Amino acid sequence: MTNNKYVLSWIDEMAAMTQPDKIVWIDGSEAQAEALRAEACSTGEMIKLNQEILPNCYLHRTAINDVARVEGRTFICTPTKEEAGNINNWMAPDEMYAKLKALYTGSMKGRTMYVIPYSMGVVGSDFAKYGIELTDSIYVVLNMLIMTRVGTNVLEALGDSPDYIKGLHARADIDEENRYITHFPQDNTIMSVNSGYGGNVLLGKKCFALRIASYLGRKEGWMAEHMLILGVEYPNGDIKYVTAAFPSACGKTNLAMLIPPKMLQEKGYKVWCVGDDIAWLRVNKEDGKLYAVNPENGFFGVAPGTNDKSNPNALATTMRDTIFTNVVHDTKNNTVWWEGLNDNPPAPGNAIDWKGNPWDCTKYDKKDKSTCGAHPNSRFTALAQNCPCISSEFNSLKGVPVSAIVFGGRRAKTAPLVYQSTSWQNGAFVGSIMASETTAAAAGAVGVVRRDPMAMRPFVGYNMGDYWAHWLAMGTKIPNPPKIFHVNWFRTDDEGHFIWPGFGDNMRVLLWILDRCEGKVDADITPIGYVPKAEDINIEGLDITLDTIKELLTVDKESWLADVENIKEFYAQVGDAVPQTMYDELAALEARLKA
Ligand code: GTP
Ligand code: SPV
Ligand code: MN
Repeated sequence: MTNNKYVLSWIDEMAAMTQPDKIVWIDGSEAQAEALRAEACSTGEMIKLNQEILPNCYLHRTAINDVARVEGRTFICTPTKEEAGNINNWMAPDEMYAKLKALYTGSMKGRTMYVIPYSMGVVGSDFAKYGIELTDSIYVVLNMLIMTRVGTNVLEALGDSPDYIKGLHARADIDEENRYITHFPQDNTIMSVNSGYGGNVLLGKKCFALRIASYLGRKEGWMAEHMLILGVEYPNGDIKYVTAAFPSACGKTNLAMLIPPKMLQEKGYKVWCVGDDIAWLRVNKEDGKLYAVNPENGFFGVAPGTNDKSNPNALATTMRDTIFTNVVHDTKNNTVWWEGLNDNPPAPGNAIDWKGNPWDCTKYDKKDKSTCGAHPNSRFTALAQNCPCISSEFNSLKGVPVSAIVFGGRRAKTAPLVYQSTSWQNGAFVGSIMASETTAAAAGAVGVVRRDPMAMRPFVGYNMGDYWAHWLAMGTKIPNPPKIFHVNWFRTDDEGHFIWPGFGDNMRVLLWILDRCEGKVDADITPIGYVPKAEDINIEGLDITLDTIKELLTVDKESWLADVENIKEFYAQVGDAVPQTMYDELAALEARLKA
């Protein structure tokens, strides 16, 4: 399929090491994809679902020990430890290559190696970057066909160039003790072994489009961020674009596909989804604004909690051409189910849980995750083009102009519903002090507050302090920068219930944010930044009082001062590379809180 000598010699080398029985090139054709689906069903790797209800949909279950990203086993392998920084795991490249070689050698014996040429971004566009993933998993091939742009046209666009990202994935024994997700930024190389799950193995996603791309972005003067991109359409037809960075499983997919509250719909407001997980951002030379593209081609979204009220657009997107991973199999209807889909789980006898065992929904206890039918991090892989609210700019070559950048996390207390930073520099600081309760998207404890700067803690491919410096430097390169905000949909009352209704009603906050960008609404200045006047958040049609909004907007100095102490510890942990500007911002925040 190609004469590119860099590609061919690398594949020869990887094949000599992994020793597959055969090598199959993925050409992006439907005929080849269909044959692979049939093969995966014949071996039990996938289950073909009811084709009348869920056309071209399949179910897959991963190994029980392999259900989320593994941050503890994810490495940035730069020549020096300083380049990777203290927040990443680091190993010297030679040492890691040697360790991996032992794990990969002969790992594809008796198996097929698939060669997947793919593009992140529209093939041929200024934003696009190319990759080749070698894998011995049909599940990975079929997911990559949805999540990225795959095919011979990628090889044509690459031509004779060595400028592509090499990715090698082998399932090996799915052995947790020998699972490694490794990145060699200087070698444009990603190597993943002993996993078969999502972010660990779909190498175009977190490994390339965030970790390697953030490294390239710093070198080349652009940004790769863990951000959704959406367009708010006004009744007069104007569309304003917003990007938002929330940590894993904190609401990006939901916000990106938001359906406005009825009274706003009636006035003519709409929201269009450009992306739900990753944004690549570049300065446009013509108008000096920051432009965003979504480099992906599909959604790898959280299934639990997705329903026709919380996110009808996501649900509709999954009704065809979708791969479901680790959800409940309804064997009577040959369909799928997950917690929060509806109140009609399949009856005992007709239900197989994510582990492949019979599941009794009557034993389900909300407080005991081990009784779940679907894994809390179960996911759907669905085509962006099947989303009812996909933006007409989804395939745009130049991207969309960004008016506002929004940071956010899960904070039961402390962070108000929304606030605005006072400048790009202060906004970058707000990003650097983000914190959120951990979720099931990564292995480890759930619900523990940890600092997650820019929602990128697990995804920066170099030193976190240098990444902050890059954010600050970008501010000086954007003549018309977006305004930067912070939101929190997750404040709880004394009983632990969410106070803010969230989901579609988040539109009310988006409108305040965009009004601020246009200078159309006033705000109160507080020690942390600009906070709305409560009456400027539209609560028409909501079962909420102005006092509740006031409560959601309070800035409690004591809890913020406690946070400042925690931030100091975190900055110390990030280490020497933290820019002095961030320390200055932190000192100024502390002084304002104490004033
Ligand atoms: P990744 O794909 O892991 O990067 O996550 P994501 O940020 O796209 O997360 P997603 O939108 O799938 O949100 C996951 C969880 O957040 C689900 O449990 C949702 O129900 C919940 N969620 C999303 N939006 C809101 C909201 O506005 N309020 C509340 N209370 N929960 C929300
Ligand atoms: C996340 O964890 O932020 C995801 C899912 O978007 S994964 O692709 O597994 O990283
Ligand atoms: Mn994500």
